[in-house]
Amino acid sequence: MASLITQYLRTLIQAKKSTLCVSADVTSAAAMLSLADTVGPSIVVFKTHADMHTGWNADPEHGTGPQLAALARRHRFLIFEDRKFADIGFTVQQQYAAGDYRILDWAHIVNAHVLPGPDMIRALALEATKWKEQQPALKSDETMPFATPYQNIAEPPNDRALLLLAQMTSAGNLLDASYTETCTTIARQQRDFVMGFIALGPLNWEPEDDFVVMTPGCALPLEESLDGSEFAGSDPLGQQYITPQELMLRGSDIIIVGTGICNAKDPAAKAEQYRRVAWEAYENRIISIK
Ligand code: UP6
Repeated sequence: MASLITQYLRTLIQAKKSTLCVSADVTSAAAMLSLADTVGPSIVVFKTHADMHTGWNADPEHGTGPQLAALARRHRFLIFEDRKFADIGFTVQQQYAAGDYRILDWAHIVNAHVLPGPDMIRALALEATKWKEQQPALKSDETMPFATPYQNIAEPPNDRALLLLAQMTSAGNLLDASYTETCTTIARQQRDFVMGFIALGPLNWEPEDDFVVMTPGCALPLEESLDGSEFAGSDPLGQQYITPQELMLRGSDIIIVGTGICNAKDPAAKAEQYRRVAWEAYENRIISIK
């Protein structure tokens, strides 16, 4: 049985006809929140790098995290903090739950490198379980300080999940085939918390596997760009890009787009373009499987 977060993600994908995750690679917390509000209608996941944003307000009730959580609820998307944990169990617990960011309070999804071994994942899972036990029942939308156009879609569940980095998009990365395979083995051991992978395509190799794959390094081909702002195939620092159509064809569940949307003249229009192009490719994939 897929985790609550995976089930909710699949509900969102169908309801919003979107397989798009926008990566908020912007420099301030204010710009990040504004982007979330702007692209909210087109996305199912919003990815952050909290430590990249200046002006992060650490207030646990009214700060940047709670404000983002309110936007996620209003627009119905999941928040993914791209923290890429990679340390001993005790340290990742503190990085996840404490400090100024208190990631666990507002991010439905986080990710980790498996280099430190499976106990690090167990440590994160323990922290998430502790958090869940402390959560009050979800308040209904009527009690929220905003109107949501998505009353017909259930509210995000009070749950948490982890993605493992099984493959990367940067040129020359060290995540080879045997590393990827080890990731899948470790993921199977902790299915209740590990929802899937950051990878270049599906890794559901065993019959009972039901992992989600999210793929970054995604950009539209130049001829489909509204404003001629992309696509170079790579960036000067080793990032490698694939088109949304190709990623959908390969079987990715979610495309992750940063620069392609953040740097666009009109991020809302650009996000909508990515959503539409990816959704058409997704529907074609589903039809061809049937
Ligand atoms: N990301 C990658 N490749 C990976 C893992 N993560 O690009 O293998 C993340 C980056 C960035 C986003 O940290 O936030 O996905 C991609 O942004 P881009 O669309 O601007 O390249």
